[in-house]
Formats: sequence, C-alpha cells, structure tokens
Amino acid sequence: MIDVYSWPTPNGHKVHIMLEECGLPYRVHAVNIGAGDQFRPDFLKISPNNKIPAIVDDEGTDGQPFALFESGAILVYLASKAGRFLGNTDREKFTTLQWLMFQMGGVGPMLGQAHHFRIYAPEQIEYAVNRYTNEAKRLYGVIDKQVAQHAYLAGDEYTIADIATWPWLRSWQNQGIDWADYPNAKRWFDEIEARPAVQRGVQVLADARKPLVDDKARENLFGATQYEKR
Ligand SMILES: N[C@@H](CCC(=O)N[C@@H](CS)C(=O)NCC(=O)O)C(=O)O
Repeated sequence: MIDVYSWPTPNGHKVHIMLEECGLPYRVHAVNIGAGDQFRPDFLKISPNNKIPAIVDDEGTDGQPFALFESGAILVYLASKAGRFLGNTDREKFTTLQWLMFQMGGVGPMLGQAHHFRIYAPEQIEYAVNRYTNEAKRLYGVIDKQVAQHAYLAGDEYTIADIATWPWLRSWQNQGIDWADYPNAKRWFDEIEARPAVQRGVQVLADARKPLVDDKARENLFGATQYEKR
C-alpha cells in the first residue's frame, strides 16, 4: 500500500494521476498547505522541504518501507515499480527523463511564478507579470512544437513526462495563455484530459480544497511562517 501525503495542486495531481494510471493501491492523506499542515514535524520527517507531494510505500524495492518527496522522483519511482510510462529502451527512458526535467526545472517553476505574480501577489508588479507571462508563453511554444511532431512529449507513447506536465497547463487562463496560439498543445492537452485515469486523478481531494489566497493561506505560503527556521 502506498500512503500519499498531498493536496489538490498540480504537483499533487501528478502523483494522483500516476497512481490511477498504474492501478497501484493507495491511501491519500490531506496536507492542507493553506492551513500550514506542511510544517508539522511528522510531515517534515518525510518531506523536509515542507512541500507536497510525498509518499511512503510500505513495500519499497528492498521490501522495507520507503519514503520519498519531490514529485519527479515519485513519478520515476512509481514508473519503475509499475513497469509503465517510462519507456522501454534506454533511448526512450532518457528522452522521457529529459522532458520530465524540462517540466520540473522549467514548466513548474515558471508557470508557478506566472500564477503567483498574476493572481496571488497583493500588488501587480508589471516587470514580474511580464517576465513570467512571457516565460509561460515561451514554454507553451516549446510544448506546442514538440507535440506538433510527436503524439506525446517524449515521442509516440504517453509517459510520466506528460503526466508531470499536463496538470500545470490546466490553469492556462491564470498564466495569461490563449490556446488559439498553441493548437498542437491544445490537441495534446484535450487528449490527456479525456483519459479516465486523469479524470479520476483530478478528483482526488477535490472536496478538500479551499482557496489558497485567504489571509491565513497567504501567510503560511508566502509570509513569515514559510520562512521560520525549523
Ligand atoms: N519541486 C517540488 C515542488 C512541490 C511544491 O511546490 N508543492 C507546493 C504545492 S504545489 C507546496 O507544497 N507548497 C507548500 C509550501 O511551499 O509551503 C515537487 O515537484 O514536488
């Protein structure tokens, strides 16, 4: 059994979708990041960076319980455990990892900042809004070009690179994106959205979600609590 410590955000949904795609048995534990659950000592033991998602597999590769944080590492772990969505040949695996890193190092951080400065920031800072909206548009352009030539990010097969990237593009409106500019990315997005496992994955913890922009959430996520020494 895999225990998942999570919240219904893009990084959380990556793992929910992957578990649904693989049909691996799991239990979800809500970590309400707006309420500050991510700073609880028991959560920090498995996720020292105070971020969801994290997992504990009661049967790791050596048969012992195994804890893991960082969504990209979790996807690679689950893909090896299930023997799916990582590619079969070395060429396919490294291409999948390349696009997974593109998500982890680019798509997630940049779209996250676009969202932050466009929606969460208490004041509109034009330089920051332009900088991250332009980065978002550039990244959508890279995705659009890639999926114009291939069915999926890493080639002909659906992989963890798609599973990692797709949840971030659900908030396209808040990132300043017009789908009309990225028709190939839109085709790819719609196709993945129609997958039954993806539809089940995005329902995980859907009822628990509260707005992340109330005063308490803002303080926990962007204020003094976030920067306390622990
Ligand atoms: N690189 C990390 C990022 C995780 C992350 O940013 N999680 C956010 C929610 S999407 C979070 O837990 N924020 C709470 C906080 O920063 O206190 C991953 O991919 O797992």
